[in-house]
Amino acid sequence: DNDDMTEVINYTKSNYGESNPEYFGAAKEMNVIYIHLESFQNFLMNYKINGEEVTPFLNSLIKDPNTLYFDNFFHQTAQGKTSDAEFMLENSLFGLPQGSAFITKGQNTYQAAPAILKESGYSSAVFHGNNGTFWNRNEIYKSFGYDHFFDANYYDTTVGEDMAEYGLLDKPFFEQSLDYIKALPQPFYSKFITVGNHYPYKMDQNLTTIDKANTGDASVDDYFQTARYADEAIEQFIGELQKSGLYDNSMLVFYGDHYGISENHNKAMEQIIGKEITPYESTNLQRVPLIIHVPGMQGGINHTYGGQIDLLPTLLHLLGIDSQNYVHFGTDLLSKEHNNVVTFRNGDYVSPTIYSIDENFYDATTGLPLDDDNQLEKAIEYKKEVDKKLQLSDKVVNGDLLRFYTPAGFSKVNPSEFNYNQGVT
Ligand code: GP9
Ligand code: MN
Repeated sequence: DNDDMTEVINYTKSNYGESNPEYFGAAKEMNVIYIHLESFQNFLMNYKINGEEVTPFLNSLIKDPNTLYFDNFFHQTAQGKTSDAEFMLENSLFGLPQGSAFITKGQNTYQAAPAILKESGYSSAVFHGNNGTFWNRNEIYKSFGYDHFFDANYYDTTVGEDMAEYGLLDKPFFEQSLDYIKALPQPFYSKFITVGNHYPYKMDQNLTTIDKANTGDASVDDYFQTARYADEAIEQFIGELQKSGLYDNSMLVFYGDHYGISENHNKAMEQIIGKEITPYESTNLQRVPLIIHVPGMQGGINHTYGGQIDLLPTLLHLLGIDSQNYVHFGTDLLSKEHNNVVTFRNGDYVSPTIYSIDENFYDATTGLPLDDDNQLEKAIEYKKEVDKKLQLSDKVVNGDLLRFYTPAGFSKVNPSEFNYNQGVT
């Protein structure tokens, strides 16, 4: 009820991280192009198979002077997988401990990115070569205020060799998306959800351009081929954005949604990373890339600890939009006040100094159990903070609490206004 909402607002206000003047507005009035890197773990970056880079394009992109690359960025998803990642980046709310909020909470009131940006004159669209009903996207996107959803209906899915298990392969997907993105009113907020690099990573060998790994575990070995394919598809797409001129006035954000290789494959993964996979190393493997390219922005490798919950405030501040009045559980990664304790959905956390895994505390740099009393005290304090955050976020989502609070300057979303079957109008 309303009291719960007051508690939540008090919390999110105290959790707010003020924007960093060096970055605030760096992407002002630019288009936003999110590229969802399916099942893409950070260890793929700069990894080589038989001397060859797996992701040469992304590796070169992170060296671009206008690119920020976050190398301590973690996924925070649970059973909702892709949908959890999307839920966090659109709302800065956590997914639910069980199931998928996309499916069970599709009718809630949200103050999601497309609706926030609409106030600044942005149109919005999602591109995805799978059926719109998957993860209940065609419903919840309306509650988020998305103007357009280009699902499988908008793509030619009749060519067998173009298809992956969860929809159109990334190369034809990006190619066929071009006319749609060019037709969007600018500035726009958009998201491209790829599917080629999805478990079990089987791919027509005629389409592959790099060797498999040779651990003997098929899904681990094939993962590098589908990741390479995604890298090539993105390179082609970026080339087209450059040709069209969109590249010069767009902010690009690439993020991995969740792990691709589960703990069931630890034996093979030990060969890949050359280390024993302890709970500590398994946690390290939950890093996913976050790459932000903004024309004219000061780039570099940023070691800040953060996760998907932090994307929305980071994005809004880069666009020069104040986020203080919104109910966000993350903080701007570029803020001097950024909260660098990264909350996992199961109550575990990582931070630059301490990891908490299954109620055990570890030194973040050595991976050894924590024994120093001061550090242990801090570890317990962090743990309380993490539990509190999850509990309050769950209150918002389970109680549909945003219906009791409309931030100043925000117009409530009316989901029935949207119809995703009529193309670009
Ligand atoms: C399906 C795709 C995959 O449309 O987004 O979702 P996942 O299985 O990764 O949650
Ligand atoms: Mn996924």
